[in-house]
Amino acid sequence: MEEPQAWVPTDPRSRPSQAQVVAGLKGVDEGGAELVQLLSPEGERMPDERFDRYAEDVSVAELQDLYRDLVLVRRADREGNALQRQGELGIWVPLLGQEAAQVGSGRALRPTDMAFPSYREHGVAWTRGIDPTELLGIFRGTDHGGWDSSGTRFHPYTIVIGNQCLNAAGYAMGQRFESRVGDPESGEATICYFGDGATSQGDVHEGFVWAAAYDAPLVFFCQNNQWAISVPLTRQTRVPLYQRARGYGFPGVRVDGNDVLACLAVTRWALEECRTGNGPVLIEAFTYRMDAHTTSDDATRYRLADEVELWKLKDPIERVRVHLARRHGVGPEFFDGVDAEADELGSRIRAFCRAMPQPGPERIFSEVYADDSPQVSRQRDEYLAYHASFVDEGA
Ligand SMILES: Cc1ncc(C[n+]2csc(CCOP(=O)(O)OP(=O)(O)O)c2C)c(N)n1
Ligand SMILES: [Mg+2]
Repeated sequence: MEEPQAWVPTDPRSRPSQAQVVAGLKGVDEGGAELVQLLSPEGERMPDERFDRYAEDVSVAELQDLYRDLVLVRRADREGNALQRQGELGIWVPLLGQEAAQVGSGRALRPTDMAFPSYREHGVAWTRGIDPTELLGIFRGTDHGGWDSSGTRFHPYTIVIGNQCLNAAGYAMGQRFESRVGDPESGEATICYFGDGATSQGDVHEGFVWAAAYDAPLVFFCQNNQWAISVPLTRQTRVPLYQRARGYGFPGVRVDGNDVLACLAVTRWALEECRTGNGPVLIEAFTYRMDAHTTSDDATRYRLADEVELWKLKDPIERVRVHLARRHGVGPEFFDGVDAEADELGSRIRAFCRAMPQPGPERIFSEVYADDSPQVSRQRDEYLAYHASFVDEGA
């Protein structure tokens, strides 16, 4: 049987069939003319006329650093998942499979840039210098955040889908109004992370409109991991997501989200565009969520194991390992060293998590506002009195 072809909207009254939608979205699965890739799944360096110059200066040592980032971020993620299974965390949001998209884009940022994550960006947090233990409080239910978001320039996690695109648009507009844009050296930019499902939210549309209307220095970084919980990409869009940018009047690029070098290069380019006043830019990182949506989800109920197996062959870590070993002769002592470091990180995360103190009942009211608020203080006092009204049987 002939493969269905992607839909080309020549006649304004034409409608794509479901098969054509699937062909259009998945046709790039094996690369596709528009997919930017610098490291193939087999670890080969792929030339790219447009983006090579943004990766040329990456030395072997820096590539090793990226490999280390990927391995440590994956280990931290697996520990988070295991700690939830052991009852130490209420929930965990796994990033498995998305390490390259997060590390590559995160490492393209400068300390002065601002990042707005959703809830899965533990790998970006790592690149902002946030220790994985600082992420645990939200998932253990002992904190609302846990890191210094202005010092690290990494905003608190946003659970409301797409909402951070509005926050980020506003922030980037501020950078523009305060003339912190224009110079490639001192210019600032903002990056905003969201998922494929989020692109169906009004907030993302509004973020696109405002950022475009005000030439905001904002990189919209969409991790298309093919699923929004149980909803597949085909239910979100008829066209590849990066093409949506055109309708808003800014460029969109689709990058192999499992290729850390390509993600680094494309995000460097996008940030440079923004810094020099040519923002916003949309990046679609074409990747895959290898685990369930969260630890509360069972992905085997809605997707086939075949699909997951296919994506295992495109693993973001393995291709860097093969490339370092085959092309640059990096030996096993390096890889063993990184594994040992990952083991250390894992046990540090576990020990930290188990020793986390239980917050007092007043904690939920603190830091709601910078200054004291009479309403919040009243609610706190009422709650503390209510709490104190319980008789402690053990006393
Ligand atoms: C406004 C809003 N609607 C619904 C939800 C419930 N919800 C949580 S995650 C999610 C799917 C998001 O999918 P996607 O944007 O692809 O991001 P991913 O989780 O795949 O990274 C939904 C619908 C929510 N958190 N916020
Ligand atoms: Mg998704």
